[in-house]
Amino acid sequence: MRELYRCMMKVLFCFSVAIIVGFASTVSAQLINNGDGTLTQSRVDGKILMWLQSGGPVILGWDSAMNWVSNLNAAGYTDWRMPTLDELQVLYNEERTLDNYFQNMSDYYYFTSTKYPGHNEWAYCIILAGNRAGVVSYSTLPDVSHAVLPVRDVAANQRPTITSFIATPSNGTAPLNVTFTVAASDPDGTIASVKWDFDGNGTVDETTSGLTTSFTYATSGTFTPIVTVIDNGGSTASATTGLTIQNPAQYTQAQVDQIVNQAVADAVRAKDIIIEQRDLTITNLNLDLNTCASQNTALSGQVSTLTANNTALSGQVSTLTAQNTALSGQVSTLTAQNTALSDQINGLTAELDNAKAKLLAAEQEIANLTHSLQSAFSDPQFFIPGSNAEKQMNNLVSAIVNLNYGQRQALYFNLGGTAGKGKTK
Ligand SMILES: [Ca+2]
Ligand SMILES: [Ca+2]
Repeated sequence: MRELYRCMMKVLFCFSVAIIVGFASTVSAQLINNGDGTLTQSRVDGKILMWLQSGGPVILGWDSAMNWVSNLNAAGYTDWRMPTLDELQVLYNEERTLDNYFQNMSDYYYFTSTKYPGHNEWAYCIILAGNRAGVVSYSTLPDVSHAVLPVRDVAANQRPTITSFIATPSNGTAPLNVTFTVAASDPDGTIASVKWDFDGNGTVDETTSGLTTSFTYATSGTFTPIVTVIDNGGSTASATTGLTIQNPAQYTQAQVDQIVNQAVADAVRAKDIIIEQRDLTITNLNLDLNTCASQNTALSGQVSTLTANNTALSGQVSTLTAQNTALSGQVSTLTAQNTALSDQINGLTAELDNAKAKLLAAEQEIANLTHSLQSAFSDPQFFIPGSNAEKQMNNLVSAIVNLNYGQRQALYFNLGGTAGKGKTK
């Protein structure tokens, strides 16, 4: 009964002091949902906080709450802590409808780590949701239990730095193409983009991802180009450089007249030279023409002579051709005659061979007959009567009689000459 009374008194005490605390901060903030259960709050005073989106599902006394949040391991972080009164007030004042960002919001008090000045046993607390949102109070410790909204500090994004910004060339005559190169780095990230204001009028003329670009200045003037590098956290750094562009060279009327007069004189001189060369060329060509004409005449005479010779030779050729034709006819005739005579020679040769064969046969027959006669006349009983032998003898005598003179002489000598033993009938 006594505890219940103490609690009721604490609640009434909170209500009683809520009116006199009110709102304290005008610092604006922006909440970004990181998609990993956390919310990042970038305050314009440079402070960056990360809130646990699920909030504090616990209702604890202040000491237990401080202990719980310091041991909390959530969303990959272990450096969670209890927020200060200022941090919860700024969060509520800027966003108001925290239910849109946090889950399971309690519509009662949330503890802060801020102690009431001069009273170490009192800690501030604030209502963040519901129709009493924004009410600030303080509670005695450690009796009262409230919700907790864990928070952690996030290191601020460090700005990039520029070490040089060079224009090459930095002066010249329009139109002038100038190459710009910036050397920049980011201590805790990368250079994401570069913005170039070539005429320095405050309007960005080009945005690149690289650290170099070029621009052509069409008109004269003195310029102060501005380069701005942006890191991956959105922080920027800028630098300027100087640039002087002159107009093209200007001439006085006297200088223009001098240039024009010189150009005309040069042109006239060039024309005279061309004419001289032309006349010289014509003279040389005329000389060449005369030489060619005389050579042509001489060659014409040679052509006439050769033509006459050719005509005469043509006549000779015609005559010789006719003679050749006639001789060809004679050759043909003689060839035919020669062929016929060859045939006759072949025929006569055959007849001669035949006659020689007959002569050989006759000589053989004479030899045989001679031998027979020699045998007959050498036999003492040569004469044998009888019809048949007589007939053979008669034939033999007849054959001998039919011999010519030479044959008979040969036979005679073969039979022994005038003293031969044989007898004739
Ligand atoms: Ca940075
Ligand atoms: Ca500009």
